[in-house]
Amino acid sequence: MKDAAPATIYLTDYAPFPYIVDSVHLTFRLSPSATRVTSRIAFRPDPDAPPGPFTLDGEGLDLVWARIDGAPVTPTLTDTGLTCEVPDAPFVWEAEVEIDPAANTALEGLYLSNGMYCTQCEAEGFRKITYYPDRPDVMSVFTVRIEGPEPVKLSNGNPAGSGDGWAEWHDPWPKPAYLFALVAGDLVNHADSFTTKSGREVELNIWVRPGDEDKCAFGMEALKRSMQWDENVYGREYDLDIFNIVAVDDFNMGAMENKGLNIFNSSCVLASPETSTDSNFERIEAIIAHEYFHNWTGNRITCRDWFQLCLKEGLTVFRDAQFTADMRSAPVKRIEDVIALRARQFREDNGPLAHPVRPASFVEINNFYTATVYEKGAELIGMLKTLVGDDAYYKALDLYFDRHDGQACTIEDWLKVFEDATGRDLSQFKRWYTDAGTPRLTVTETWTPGRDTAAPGEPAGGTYTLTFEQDTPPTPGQDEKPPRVIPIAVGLLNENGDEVRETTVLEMTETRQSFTFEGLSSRPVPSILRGFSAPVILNRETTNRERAFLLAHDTDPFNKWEAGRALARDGLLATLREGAAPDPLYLDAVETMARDESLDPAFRALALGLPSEEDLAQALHDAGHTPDPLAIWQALEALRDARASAMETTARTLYDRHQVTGPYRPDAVQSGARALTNAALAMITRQDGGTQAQAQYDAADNMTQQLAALGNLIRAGRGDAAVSAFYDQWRHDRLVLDKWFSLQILNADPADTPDVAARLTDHPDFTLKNPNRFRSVLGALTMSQAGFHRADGAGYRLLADWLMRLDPLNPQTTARMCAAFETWRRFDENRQALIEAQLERILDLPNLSRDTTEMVTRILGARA
Ligand code: B3K
Ligand code: ZN
Repeated sequence: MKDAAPATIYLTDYAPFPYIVDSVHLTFRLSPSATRVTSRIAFRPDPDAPPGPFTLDGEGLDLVWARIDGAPVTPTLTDTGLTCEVPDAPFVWEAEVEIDPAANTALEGLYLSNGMYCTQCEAEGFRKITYYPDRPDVMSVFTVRIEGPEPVKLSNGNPAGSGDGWAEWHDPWPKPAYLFALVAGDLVNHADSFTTKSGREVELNIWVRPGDEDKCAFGMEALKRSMQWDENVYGREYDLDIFNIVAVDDFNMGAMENKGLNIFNSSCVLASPETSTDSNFERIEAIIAHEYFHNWTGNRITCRDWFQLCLKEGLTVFRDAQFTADMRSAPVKRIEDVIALRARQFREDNGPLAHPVRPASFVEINNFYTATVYEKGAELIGMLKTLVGDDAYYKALDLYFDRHDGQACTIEDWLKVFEDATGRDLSQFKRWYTDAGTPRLTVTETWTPGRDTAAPGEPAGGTYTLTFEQDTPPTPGQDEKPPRVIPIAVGLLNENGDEVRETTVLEMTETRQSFTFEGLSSRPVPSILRGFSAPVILNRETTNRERAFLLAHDTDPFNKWEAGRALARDGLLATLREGAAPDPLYLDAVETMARDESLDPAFRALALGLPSEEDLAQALHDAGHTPDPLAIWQALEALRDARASAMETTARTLYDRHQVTGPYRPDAVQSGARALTNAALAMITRQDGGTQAQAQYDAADNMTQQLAALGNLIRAGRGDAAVSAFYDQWRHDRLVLDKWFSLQILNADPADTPDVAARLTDHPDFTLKNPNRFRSVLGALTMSQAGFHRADGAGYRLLADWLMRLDPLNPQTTARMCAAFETWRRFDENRQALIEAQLERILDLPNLSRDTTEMVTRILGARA
């Protein structure tokens, strides 16, 4: 173990910073290994805060000099910053530090990516640039001067002058340091403009490395659509003269919403039909929107402290999901989001890393940029909107923007806005923010038929009662889970499939609660949790016939999809528990659905998807069984084979009928058609051994078709030629090469997965230094459940080996990837022991980062 356990920070310890920062002036003299940063910061004691010492955060800085009001001072330097005696009156702090961007492999603070300077400051990276109160509740106006030979020099806000070897920027909007950004290098721009609703013209740029100019057009269109949408739907207008996006190859996450200067992982902004898939296009559009929407939800209104992260992230994810739903298909977006929520957030919420949407403590905040904070955080906004209704939701949002613009806020502020706007008491709803864990919602029903002739005053028709019970299992540090308010959207169908009760939202507030529907002429079929109205696990005893009926008739697209998914899942679980053969009822029902030309092809493609290996492992574990990853994979394979043979003709028909002709467009219609034909291709390949896939590969003129064909060829065991042709074609394109690495691992036979991944780590194009490339191999390994969990532990060993190499260079990415081990307690004793040994090995690494130490310790916390 480590010498000293890293300190835990608690929400309850929050104290305001004792000083106000009136202005910040920064000058950067850029040099790869010796950049000088001078700061001039105007402080004054905060009359509303308890007085306290003057401490500034700083990490890895060489202090050259410091002055207060022009007089040299010698501050006391600590491991985490400095303290200094200061006057009890306004004063100006000045300092110069030297930093080494070229040596910065952690990609936090100021670093170099392919010779280009760039920054990442959220959450606590600004302290690696200069001494500063690096906390989100300290907001100030920044002026930045950049000196250096680089042709392009960018920072936040508006341009404030430039000349030979220098450029200045001024950001008039007070912001916390985590939104600071600087970029400098040899960049080219794709330019455009947008006129806001009040008539202001905004210059827009996407900055890229020379050679990537042809991959900016889609991102630019997405940006303009986002700006327009936020004006139309939330009334939010952009507030600077310029909005810059920069694409960077070496980046720890997707993108960053720095004020007026968004920095993107190049994989999340560069797009072209030849190099990007339909899903890449959809994701790029969503991330551009997300970062842009942060301008109001995150930047103008920010977080008081990092415990409030969901205040900006949950809301902004919710907003970007609304945007995608409006731009594309709302049902398809909802289904995709729920698939991802269950795969990532339910997994997290039911294991050792479970934490509340608003955590109460952390060691390293970077470890809390999680599916729970983001995706469950967004679900909470969705539930609030369902509970209060659309009009009240937008009224509350208007109040939020009016009341809190320019402030650093809390979840309490957010809920108070809704209480004030609607008169509702949201104290029970708040439990969703403070209590971790996924509620289980069990439902039973009773039916009392009506009498033929009802006496006056007596209800005619029958009575149908739904009784719900909620229960949330304990999570680390939280044993008791009082009931939460759960909005349950329910509709009722009769035996002909007609809707006899439209969707109503039942508000469950107790542990056990019944809801009655009267005046029904026959026993209805319920459609429960429509639209996935709450992030819960719904348990309901029902028949396969009823599931097939709902797949055919439910008018709620989400529940229609859910019925098919549950039907497939129940059959797979029966195979796993009892060795049952694939269920003919499922095969018939799914074929009928697939042939229904009144249904959106994108929806049909999703409904042809099977539950993931992770879904099945969760379901087995929840029911008290030990999941066997290989058996799960085999059950899925058996069902895929059975379906391919049962649907042979249908697969051909769908493949031929929905082929897209004409020029490629990444829109919902074309991408839906390609998703359906590629779902059909997967079935065809099981029948023809890859002949059709080879033909598609040879004819493909876009990445969606090429990659789908290649995956099928690898799976069919005849991918070798195409794999090497693909490499020769795309070796110059780093983003496509990432796909080439991943695809070979994701489509390998699980018996070979760790070996394929190990072989690829020896490839000359593999590198530890680029997070995208690292994830394309080691991340893909962890995504292939049966392969990663191979019984001999080779997958675990390989991952641990590489995480231990990465940790000294890039703790943030290492720590995140440790989550692959979070499910270890689900498995058999042999696998548990193998994983535990690897976790111990990681923990024994000398100088293991605080990030990784926290993650591994939390995961091991689940030891029996
Ligand atoms: N706010 C950033 C994430 C920063 C992650 C820091 N470890 C991207 C986003 O959510 O928009
Ligand atoms: Zn965000």
